Amino acid sequence: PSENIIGGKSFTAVAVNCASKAGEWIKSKIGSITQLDTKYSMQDLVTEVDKGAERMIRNLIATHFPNHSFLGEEGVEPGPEASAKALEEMGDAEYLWIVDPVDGTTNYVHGFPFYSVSIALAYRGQVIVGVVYDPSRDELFVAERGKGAYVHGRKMSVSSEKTLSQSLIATGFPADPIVALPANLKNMQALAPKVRNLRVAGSAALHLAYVAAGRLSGFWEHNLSAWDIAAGALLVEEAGGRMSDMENGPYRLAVRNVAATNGWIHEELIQELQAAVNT
Ligand code: 2AM
Ligand code: CA
Ligand code: CA
Ligand code: CA
Repeated sequence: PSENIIGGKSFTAVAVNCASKAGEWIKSKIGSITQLDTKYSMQDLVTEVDKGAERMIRNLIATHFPNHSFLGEEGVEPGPEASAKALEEMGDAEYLWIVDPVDGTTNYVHGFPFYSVSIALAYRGQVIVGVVYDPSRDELFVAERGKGAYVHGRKMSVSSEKTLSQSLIATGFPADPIVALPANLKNMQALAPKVRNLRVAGSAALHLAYVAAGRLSGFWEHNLSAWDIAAGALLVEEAGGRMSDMENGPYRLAVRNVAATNGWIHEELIQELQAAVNT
């Protein structure tokens, strides 16, 4: 896997091709969505574009790598248990593609231009390629393990803030109203006065790409799934940043509560998140 190639076809080239093709199509459909359904809850949206984009990506990957496994948000039953179970069943596949066709569906549906296509390839549970594409700005974020992270060919580096007080940090409002939302509101209340400011823009994958690009100092969020995080996690790590769970344990595909930073502020962020949970 180190040469990132099978039979002459580069994994990264296929990931990039999928993300840009699907992204172009998604963007072309904005404003003409005909099916808006809810899945697990009233806030959990899906459109025919989410499903169509996932099918497009899945088919393209299958033509290049028919033996690889595929985990996509729209191919799994809704809800956190089903997504954890699907990952458990596939997590030790040799090659596993992990895809979120539209990350930020709520934004997409409302025409708020902050959504993305997220495509990761894991080899025996470790992400080796991560691609996040932002169709609204035509920004393509690409990382290969050990080879750095790039936005349209320009090398990315995380930001250099050394304290939370200098930091711009993003998070999300989790869709689960019983446990995750109240927990994160506590976190936000604790962090808001300690940071330069908070942002909640609505695409976890794109937030992670922005940490990699140095546009955000850090990001945390509760209750995510592998397809929200996997590609962005490699972007952050390859741009010199740090990934962990919210207890500062190592990042793995199964992590749902995630923290990503420029590295400098990691301990301070984790400490504040933990302190908020324990009050
Ligand atoms: P999505 O748009 O692919 O569903 C926003 O904070 C982040 O939370 C996005 O990455 C969004 O991904 C995700 N999200 C939205 N609804 C969700 C739900 N019901 N369960 C889990 N994650 C969700
Ligand atoms: Ca969704
Ligand atoms: Ca998502
Ligand atoms: Ca999605």
